[in-house]
Amino acid sequence: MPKTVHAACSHDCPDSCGVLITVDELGRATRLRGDPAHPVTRGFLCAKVAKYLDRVYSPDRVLHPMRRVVAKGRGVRNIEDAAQIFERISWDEAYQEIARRFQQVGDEFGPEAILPYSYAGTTAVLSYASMDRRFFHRLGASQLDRTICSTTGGEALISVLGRKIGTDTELFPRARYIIAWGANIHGNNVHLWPFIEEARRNGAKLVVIDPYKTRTAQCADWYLPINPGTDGALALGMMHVIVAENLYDADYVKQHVNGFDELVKRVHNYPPHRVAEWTGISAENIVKLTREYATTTPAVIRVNYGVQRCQTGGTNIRAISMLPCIMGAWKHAGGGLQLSCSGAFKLNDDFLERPDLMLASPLRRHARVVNMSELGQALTRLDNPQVKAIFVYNSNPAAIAPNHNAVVRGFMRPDLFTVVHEQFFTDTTDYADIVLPATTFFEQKDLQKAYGHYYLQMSNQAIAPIGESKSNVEIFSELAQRMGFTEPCFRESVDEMIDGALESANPWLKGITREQLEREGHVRLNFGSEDFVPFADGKFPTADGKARIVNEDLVAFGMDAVANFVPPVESRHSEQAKKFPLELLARKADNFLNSSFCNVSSLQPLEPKTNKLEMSGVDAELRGIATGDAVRVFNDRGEVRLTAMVDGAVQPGVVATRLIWSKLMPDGIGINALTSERLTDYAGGPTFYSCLVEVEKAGD
Ligand SMILES: Nc1nc2c(c(=O)[nH]1)N[C@H]1C(S)=C(S)[C@@H](COP(=O)(O)OP(=O)(O)OC[C@H]3O[C@@H](n4cnc5c(=O)[nH]c(N)nc54)[C@H](O)[C@@H]3O)O[C@H]1N2
Ligand SMILES: Nc1nc2c(c(=O)[nH]1)N[C@H]1C(S)=C(S)[C@@H](COP(=O)(O)OP(=O)(O)OC[C@H]3O[C@@H](n4cnc5c(=O)[nH]c(N)nc54)[C@H](O)[C@@H]3O)O[C@H]1N2
Ligand code: SF4
Ligand SMILES: [Mo]
Repeated sequence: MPKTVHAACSHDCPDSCGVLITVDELGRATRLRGDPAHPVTRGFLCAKVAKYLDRVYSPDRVLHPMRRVVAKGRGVRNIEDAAQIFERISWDEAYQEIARRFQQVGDEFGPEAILPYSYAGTTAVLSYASMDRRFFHRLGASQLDRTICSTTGGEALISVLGRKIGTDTELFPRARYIIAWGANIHGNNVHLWPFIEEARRNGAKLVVIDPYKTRTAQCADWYLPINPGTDGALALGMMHVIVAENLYDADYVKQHVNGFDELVKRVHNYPPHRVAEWTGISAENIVKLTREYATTTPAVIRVNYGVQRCQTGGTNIRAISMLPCIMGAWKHAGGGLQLSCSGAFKLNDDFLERPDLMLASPLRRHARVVNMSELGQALTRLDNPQVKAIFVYNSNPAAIAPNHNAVVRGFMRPDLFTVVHEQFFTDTTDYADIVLPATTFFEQKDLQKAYGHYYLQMSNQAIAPIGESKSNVEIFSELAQRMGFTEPCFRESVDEMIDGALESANPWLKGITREQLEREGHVRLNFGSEDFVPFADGKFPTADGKARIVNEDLVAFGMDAVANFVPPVESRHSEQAKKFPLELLARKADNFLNSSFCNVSSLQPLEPKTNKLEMSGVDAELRGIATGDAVRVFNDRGEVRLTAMVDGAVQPGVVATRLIWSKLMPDGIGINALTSERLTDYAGGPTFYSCLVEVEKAGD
């Protein structure tokens, strides 16, 4: 008899869908669908995961450990190439070689010369951060600051609210004014859409603020294109109007907000006409938007990480998250703001990751920290010690890291020992000395949190691992034993780790057990009331229980204690725009996930804008470019070749393209060849969306 297994999609997506997988008598997955019982999944999956069988059973999967036999950099274009570039080895040989090389590097240069590099190939709890962290802590390897996605926005949100939580997705139907602010809901967060549609049926208005006319923008009641990186100015301008017209909730502010008087002084400098110059949104529209937002209840802002992927990212999220605080929008079920829900899931991370093991390493102290958004520098310039070995898993840095050309120069170093644990032959495996095969979420058991809803899930193993692939937990457990680490934590089973993770002081996890999750699939966090309206009565998880508009702690990081808008170094308002006048958005694709999925042939037809450069008619004409022309897009860091497309998606001054594997680009050079390693104003994030370029018609 076929059986149905409950799993949870582990891709880096706010929706964390419940997935039902049908498995036949032979143990083969034959079908998958969204769990109809999951209140947010509601029985449907996005286009990419709906075709997941094509990915799991792809003939292009890495099936066994392999060792490089030719020079680095020669790419695997199709699976037949792999056999020319790598030789098959056993797991035994692979572990032996890795253990030997790590030992050597550690002895000669110190263990900090070893760098783990991982992000969110899987966001499942154990696979994202558990045995791997224990292993690298015990080794004394450099620590990785995982900033590539959300740290800037997350920390900025925490600086105001105290915690990374927000409006419950399930309460969106009660909202009457919804701002999707840098939030590509159709593309990146599609399970929020039915809740928004329900709200609209009940009379809600949907406004989209985005420099790119997304599908969500096309469906909106009002679309406001904004100049990239200027959202902080817009939020300060809105607060100017709110203060000037006395629209704020004086009572809520008095009881639950710190620093309102300083804010009043600050927003004085942000009159709509001045904000209009920065943002490209007219003064009339700024006033109209503000009045509508401030006089409609409940009003909710769905802000996503797009607004913090620029140099002003910290300021942007800080300023935006002040809006619901001064409006008292938090009082209403369906009002407030959602950036991320992840802060509600605080598990026992010390147990999972064991940072104390660093003290048992040869270092006997906490290891140095390397910012993952500066990988190019880390591999080409970092000293004391130089990085001599890198272990990449859950990530494809040769596609997704900024300043791609520097990253590639680093990976090409003959003295760098590179291990990559992967499902596919990605851009990064093209530089690997050793490639190890990784399982997908079908092939392992894990716990799944979410950053777009409040359900914890059990993801059960549906099928046996494909080929000789192993999970992240397995490989780091086995490698630890090869390295002679005797701590019992390296031998823990998946179930023991899940049990330990759930043993947390977090009251919202109280009573939730592995057995319950196994039985029910998904379990709502234990909020103790039907509606979760986190700051209805203030009670912000800050030192004094109030939202922090003024935060003096930030000054030490070079930030303004309130929020002050300074245009990015790479923007139309900067000096550099004279040389490179166009602001590039190297965006994600709606039907791929970062660089994942772009190699799945059944999905490729859904993304006809791959390898295209979207331009405004004005900018194209100025350069004698028409749709279909080959163009060269360049700045001081690099150049890529794309095909021009004038389609109305961007305003003059902005151009846009999609992130995919570098080797699927015309010259094999990824779009991140153009982006910089400059960091955001706060918490060391990358600035993918603060990127100036020039475009010209390409010769032959
Ligand atoms: N289909 C699909 N889903 C995904 C992903 C994917 O690659 N594809 N990626 C996943 C990941 S890693 C993440 S972090 C999440 C969340 O990812 P998001 O942060 O939501 O993703 P982005 O597409 O980078 O940005 C969202 C929107 O912000 C816009 N934007 C860019 N710059 C600015 C700006 O300065 N101001 C404003 N207002 N808007 C701006 C972009 O044009 C985009 O439409 O989505 C996840 N879901
Ligand atoms: N230009 C530009 N660059 C960007 C962005 C952008 O919008 N524009 N977005 C940025 C953002 S928000 C993010 S989050 C990063 C994402 O960066 P990454 O997290 O590196 O994302 P992916 O490109 O999806 O690569 C993840 C890889 O992990 C592998 N993988 C999946 N599951 C497992 C597993 O269980 N074990 C192992 N070992 N491997 C696994 C997948 O096959 C895939 O190749 O990219 C950033 N880079
Ligand atoms: S990628 Fe997102 S929307 Fe698609 S199935 Fe996974 S969690 Fe759901
Ligand atoms: Mo991300």
